[in-house]
Parts: sequence; C-alpha cells; structure tokens
Amino acid sequence: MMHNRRVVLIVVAVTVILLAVVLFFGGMLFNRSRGGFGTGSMMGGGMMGSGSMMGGSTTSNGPAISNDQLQQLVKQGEVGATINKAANTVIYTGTNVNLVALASPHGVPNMTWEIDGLVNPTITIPAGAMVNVTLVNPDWGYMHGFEVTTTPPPYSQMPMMSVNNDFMLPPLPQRTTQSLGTAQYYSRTGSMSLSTGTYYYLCPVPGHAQQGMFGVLKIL
Ligand SMILES: [Cu+2]
Repeated sequence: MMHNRRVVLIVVAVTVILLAVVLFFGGMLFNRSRGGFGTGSMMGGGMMGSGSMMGGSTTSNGPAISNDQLQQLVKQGEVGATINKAANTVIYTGTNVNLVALASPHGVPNMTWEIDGLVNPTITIPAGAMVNVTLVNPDWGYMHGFEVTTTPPPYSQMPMMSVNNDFMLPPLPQRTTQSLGTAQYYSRTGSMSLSTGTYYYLCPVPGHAQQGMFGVLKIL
C-alpha cells in the first residue's frame, strides 16, 4: 500500500514536470510565432548571438573600442543633455541626439544601465529628433542588448517574448578581457526616431530587465 502510494506520487510528479516543460516550450513557440515585434525593426527571432539585424532598422557593428574611446563616446552623449543627478533625469534638446548606453559597466550596480553617468535615468527626447543610439558592453560575463518598447515593467524572464519592439540593438558579447587594464568593449549603433509617448529601454537578454536593467524614455 505504502509502496503503491509512493509509485503513484512519483508518476504524478513526473507528469507535472513533463507538462510544465511542454507548456513552457510550447508557450515560447506560440509567442514567437505570434511575433510580438511592434512597429519595427526585428523580423522574427534569432537575435541572440548572431549579431545581425534581420529587418529594417539600420545598425552597424562597431569594432571593440578602448577605454579612452569609450570616454569620448560618453562625452558625445552628454552634448545637448541636461543631466540632473538628484532627479536621475536626462533631458535632451535639439533634432539630433546621441544616446550612449553602457550596459552594466564596472562601478554601477550589476544589471543596470549607465547613461550620462546616471544609473537607469529617465530620459526625455523631443519628438521627431533623430536619435543615434550607441550600445557599449563593458561588462564581464554577460551579453547585453538594447531594446526600446512601450510595454511597461514588470518584465518577465524572457522579455523578448512579451514586449513589443520599437527599436533593437542586438546583444553584444562581454568585454575582450577580464582585466580592465587591457579590456576593449564591443559597441553597436543604430538610429531611431520615435513618435510622442512613454517608452522603456531595457536589455532583452533573458533575466536582465527582470533584474533591473531598464529605464523610462519619454518622447515629448
Ligand atoms: Cu543585459
């Protein structure tokens, strides 16, 4: 009797686990086939690792850049920006904006963005401005990409399956060496021009937005 009950319990447990696996992967397939890619740029999945854009939006893979080049990029990103550290906001003016997003760099909390020296700032950009976005990955051990969506937080483990996509810079690998003294950083740029609204920038790599790698982007 005890033995039979144990067998039944094991069978039930295995069935539940199998069902969960089937539902999980089935759900992924369903979401993927449904698309979920909003107005824009990515056609289909496969943004992980291949490093190439499948669709419209223009992005280019930059070479790995040095720390000095990174500092120059950061300075370019601050041109035309009003940076308010206390409010954690960055307000851009003008019709051409350089947005430089550092993915989880050394010195900021793990799984966050550093933009214009702030951590996950709320960014305001004028409607109609052409925004040149540069993604740099100075992190060690993690790939990071840059995605803009109108889907608000909270984000799931797999944001690319659940948020609409208005702009995407596919994930870049970690820095070239663990040692900061010799490391170079991969970068990628693309342009976006968004209509008025409230957007969110996030990292599409599984788990990263869920752990806090996102911020607000207002187009006014
Ligand atoms: Cu990430």
